[in-house]
Amino acid sequence: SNDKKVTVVFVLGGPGSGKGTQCASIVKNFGFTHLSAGDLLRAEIKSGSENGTMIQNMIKEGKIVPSEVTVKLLQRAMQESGNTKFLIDGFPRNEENRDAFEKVTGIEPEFVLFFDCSEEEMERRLLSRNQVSGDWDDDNIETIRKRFKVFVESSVPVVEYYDAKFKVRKINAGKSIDEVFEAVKTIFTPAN
Ligand code: UP5
Ligand code: MG
Repeated sequence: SNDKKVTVVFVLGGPGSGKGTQCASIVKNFGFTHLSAGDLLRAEIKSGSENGTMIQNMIKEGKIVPSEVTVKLLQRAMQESGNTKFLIDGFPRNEENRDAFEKVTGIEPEFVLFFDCSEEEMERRLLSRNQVSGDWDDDNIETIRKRFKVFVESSVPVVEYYDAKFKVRKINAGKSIDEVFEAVKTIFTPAN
């Protein structure tokens, strides 16, 4: 049935701010299902879907894939999970994403976890991941710069939209992984 209460937390922050890393720890400690929009899109490319080439080109350019594609993938993953608590990581990335998700699912996020990190630090992290993993073909300096630009122009306005509704929980993400998680924990641990 559709009457189960669904809890969604949007996890936002620039490329390399640590969204995926922190979501993995939140899952272990707080019973959420982690859905990375970027990971779902990369899986869609690998599956050989008819949208694969379009998605691959957009990721290479750091551009935002049309909402209808991403929202459909998120909805399907939510249904297949069997859970009611979701961390939606790296989405919504622009106003169109936000509007489409709200209209299609009827879901408003509980809050928005926002990882605030300097571009210098994010760039360092992405370039060092580039040395160790072949999985991300967008971790080269040209694409990284494009991703930063799209983040500032399109994604920061989404954070501001939710900030005006007092829904943003901002974390200083420039510290060590453990220090960042200490701050994250206080947000997910209910005060009594
Ligand atoms: N690391 C993490 N935390 C650290 C810390 N505190 N100190 C030191 N190092 C730290 O971390 C990145 C790297 O930094 C890792 O090596 C990690 O060990 C280290 P990670 O946790 O992966 O950061 P994250 O914020 O998740 O970075 P990610 O690369 O995922 O950022 P993006 O938001 O750019 O990537 P995403 O996968 O979300 O999107 C990729 C592309 O898909 C987008 O550019 C876009 O083209 C497309 N997309 C859409 O079109 N629509 C969507 O809805 C989503 C994506
Ligand atoms: Mg990620």
